[in-house]
Order: sequence, then C-alpha cells, then structure tokens
Amino acid sequence: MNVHEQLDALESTLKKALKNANTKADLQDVKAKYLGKKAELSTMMRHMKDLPAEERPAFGQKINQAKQRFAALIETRRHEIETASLNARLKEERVDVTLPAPNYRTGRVHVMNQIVESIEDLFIGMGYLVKEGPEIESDLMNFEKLNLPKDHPARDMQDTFYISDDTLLRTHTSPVQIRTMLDYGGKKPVKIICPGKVYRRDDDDATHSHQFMQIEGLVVDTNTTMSDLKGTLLEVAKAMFGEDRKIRLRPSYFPFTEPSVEVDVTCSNCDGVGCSVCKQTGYIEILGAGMVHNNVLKASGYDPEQYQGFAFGMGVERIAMLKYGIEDIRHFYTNDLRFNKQF
Ligand code: 2NL
Repeated sequence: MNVHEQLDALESTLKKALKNANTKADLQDVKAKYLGKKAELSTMMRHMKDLPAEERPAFGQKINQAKQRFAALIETRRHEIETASLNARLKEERVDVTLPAPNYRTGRVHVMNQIVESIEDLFIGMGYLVKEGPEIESDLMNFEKLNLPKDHPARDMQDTFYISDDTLLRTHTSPVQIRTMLDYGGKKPVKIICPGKVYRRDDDDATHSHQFMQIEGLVVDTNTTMSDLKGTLLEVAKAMFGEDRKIRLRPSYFPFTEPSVEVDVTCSNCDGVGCSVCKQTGYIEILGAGMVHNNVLKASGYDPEQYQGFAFGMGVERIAMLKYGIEDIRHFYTNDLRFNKQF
C-alpha cells in the first residue's frame, strides 16, 4: 500500500467512525484516535525520517493535507451534533403560547378590609390621620374619660369583657381617640379616624357578634360646629352608598356626645321610596354621632371654652351587610371561600 492508498483507507474509516459518533464524547474519542499523538497519521509522520531526503517534502505535505481534511471532517460532524442537540432541546422545552392558561386562584382583600380601606381613603383625602391603639384597655380610657363613671346607668348599655377590675377588652375605639387627645396635650387640633376590632358580651346570632369592626372619627378644633359634622357624614354616606344619597339626622343619646344624633341614609335599593330593605321607611340607619361632650373634652385636656369637637362611630359589618344585602354577620368570620370570593 502506498501513502495515497494508506491515507484514503484511513479517511474512509474516519468517515465511518464519524457517522457512528452521536455525542460530543464520541467525537472526542474519534478525534483522539485520528489526530492524537497515538494516531496513525502521527506514526506515519514519525517514519518520515526513514525516507530518502528528496521524497520527504512531498510526503510531509500529503500528511499535513490529510490532517487538515480530517480536522475539517471532524468539525463538520461536531456542528451536526450540536445542531441536532439544540433542535432536540428546543423541541423538548417548547412553550405552546396558544394553550389555555392554568386557572390560578389569587387571594384578595377581605370585604371587611375593603370597606375599612375605602373609608380610610375618603378621610385621608379630607386631611385626617388614621390612628390605632390597644384592644386591651383600662376602664379609665374605655369608660371613665368618656363621661361614663362607674355608677353610670349607661354602662349597662354595653356588656363588657372584663380581664380584671380595671382591665377590659375595649367596647369601642373611642379610647384611641382619648389617647390621641391626651397625647396632643390639649393644644393642637385633632382630626383622626380610628378603625379596629371591638368586643361586647353578646350572644352571637345573625345580627350580633361578640367581636366586630368599628370605625370612629373625631375632630376637635376651634369653631367646630354641627354643620361640619353634617357635611362630613354626607361624604361618608355618598362614598359608601352612592353619589345620589341624602342623609337625615334624628336626635339620640350617647353619654360622650351632646347633642347626639343617629344618622340615616336614603335607601339605595329604592332611592328613598320605601321597600323591604328599608322596611318601607325610605331610610337606613348607618351610624351614630354628635358634638363631643364638654366632660370628655375636659377629661382629655381640652378647654371647652376654646375647643369644640364632633365625633361619630359606625359598625363596619352593619355597613357591609346593608351595602351587599348580607343576611348573617357570621359570614364575615367563618371564611367560607364561596362567600369571600364574591367581593
Ligand atoms: C355607634 C355610635 C359613636 C362616638 C361614637 C366619640 C368618641 C369620643 C368622644 C365622643 Cl373620643 N364621641 N365617639 C360618638 C358618637 C357615636 O358611636 O353607633 N357606634 C357603633
């Protein structure tokens, strides 16, 4: 076999080996076998010295050309293998953007917090601060400073969870307002709303809960009047029940306000005509309010000769029940997703 035939034979076995190489590792082995130190080409090169001097250049050139051809064949095969493996990966990992999306179940804000947050937004827009405070309170902050001394008959109006003689679960968020007035030292104007959980010793049924959410508001300033209260409450009614609502004030009684009022809004179901929702009256009671009692101002360090105030309080569950026609207050706490998902 002359050099030509030897190289041709070698090239054809290389081609077969490349055909059978399907991975980069296979290819590495083939490359080592045909171009490496122990490859046949290298051995032939080493035997060049046994040839007569005049034949050496042509021989060396042939070997080098073969080397270049072999390297090119291996490179071509490497390219084929890489393309094939990329195509396989692309096929494997393909995302079909036309498939319907999985039905993700997202969470949402609880209806109670939706209402609290929308009332907060309304009042923040009118320059109020949102204040929170402890749910475990002293008798002093919850009752005494709100014109409800120990022997006051009005204390019977609210049955209270007592923790000890003078520690209790707050029955309203008013103590947060008392704390704020004390904090302000009887000097600067107060303009706050106080949302939070409150507790009363009720037996739970469709319309009563021993724990519920209250929002109270308090403004104390010089030249504060009942007109300011009325204008503010109209904004609340409109924000909650729609721009077309009107309000009506009826005289009432709370120990901490004088005068005191109960506030009705025109029924959004029948537009004030009369229906089953408003029990044919055209109005729905939404909150209680009044001008802050002089005794309350004094007990919190404000001089009633200089400062006047108005305050109001509402039960959030009641508002939500009226707004959405919910018939049982216990739905707010049982967390049945079929209920929660509706809002
Ligand atoms: C209701 C009625 C009301 C207040 C709360 C209040 C607070 C201070 C001073 C005076 Cl610090 N008043 N709060 C006033 C009137 C009514 O709540 O039906 N709540 C559920």
